[in-house]
Amino acid sequence: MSEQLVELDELRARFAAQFAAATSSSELEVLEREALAKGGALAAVSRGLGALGPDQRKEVGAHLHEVRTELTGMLRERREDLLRRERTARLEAERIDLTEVVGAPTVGHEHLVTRTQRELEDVFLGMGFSVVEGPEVEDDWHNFEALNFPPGHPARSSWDTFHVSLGDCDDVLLRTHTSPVQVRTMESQRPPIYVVAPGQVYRRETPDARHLAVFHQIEGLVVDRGITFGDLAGCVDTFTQAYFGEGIHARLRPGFFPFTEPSAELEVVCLFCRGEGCRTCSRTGWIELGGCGMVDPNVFAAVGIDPEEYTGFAFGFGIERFAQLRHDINDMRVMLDNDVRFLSQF
Ligand code: FA5
Repeated sequence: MSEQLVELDELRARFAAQFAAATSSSELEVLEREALAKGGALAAVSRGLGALGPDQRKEVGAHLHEVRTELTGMLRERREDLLRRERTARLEAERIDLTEVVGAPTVGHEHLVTRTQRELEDVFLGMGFSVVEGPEVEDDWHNFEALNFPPGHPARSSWDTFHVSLGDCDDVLLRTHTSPVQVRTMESQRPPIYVVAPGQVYRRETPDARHLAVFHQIEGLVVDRGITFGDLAGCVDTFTQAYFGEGIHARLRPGFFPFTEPSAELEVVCLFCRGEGCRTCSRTGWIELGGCGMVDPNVFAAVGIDPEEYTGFAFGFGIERFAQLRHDINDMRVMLDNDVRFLSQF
């Protein structure tokens, strides 16, 4: 067999194997150029035909035609196959599943505690109070000393809190109540004062059904000429009726706070048993919402207000307690669990 026939068989075998091994249509295009194009391997054999004798030229020419036809057919089949695979892969990648049901995006809303705070603010705004705010990181003077808790006062021990490494560590703390806003308000404005101050407070507390270590209070402060305990009682009564609705009964039970004298605890008739006595109210028929009292003259002295000219009352209520009572929530800790099944009910 002539040298050219052997070469053609080798070319056929090599390109057949390379066409079959190509993994993309663009790879196949390069192989097509190498095998069948003008400058390709078969064209080179064709160019050599002129140097052969007539018989041999005829024989090699016929074989060249056969090999070209064969390779062209293989190439076409392989190209169709690869293009089909590439189209399928592209369609798969770009597929949009029209049968997939995508739910509408859920829209959140205010947390129950925030909503309760706004509702309480609204009631007081309706009674002529303004809303003020104070810092959550406080100093000892505003949180304790100006409120008549001198250093070492035994009442400080029931208001343990978190101290902050800022300046003198003993002096900077997370406020234990909203009462320091009373002091800040009286330091910055003269009577008459009618304000409420809602906000977050902190205590070293083990959480239970009625207590959290981080919770909210709403403070109230009224300072004017001729304010009496009767005004405090009337204000608290009007407020509880407005928030809980008529038929709710509130009472003031004697209590103690260093910054009010006399002091009282505001209690409402247990909403779960209407005063009959149940487990929620420890069978007393009453539930404590906050403390209150007439502003102690020592507090007025600390902020430079003359107690002979002015008198006033203050109160501090727990916002989570209001929400708990109003919405029948037997364990306050669920308010911090972030469980949407609970949160979405309000
Ligand atoms: C005070 O914090 C006083 N500053 C209230 C006050 C203000 C008295 C003005 C007089 C004049 P007390 O520690 O009792 O008081 O807290 C007031 C209310 O906050 C409680 O009645 C309760 O409703 C709520 N509270 C207290 N501790 C917690 C707690 N750990 N978790 C949730 N709520 C609480």
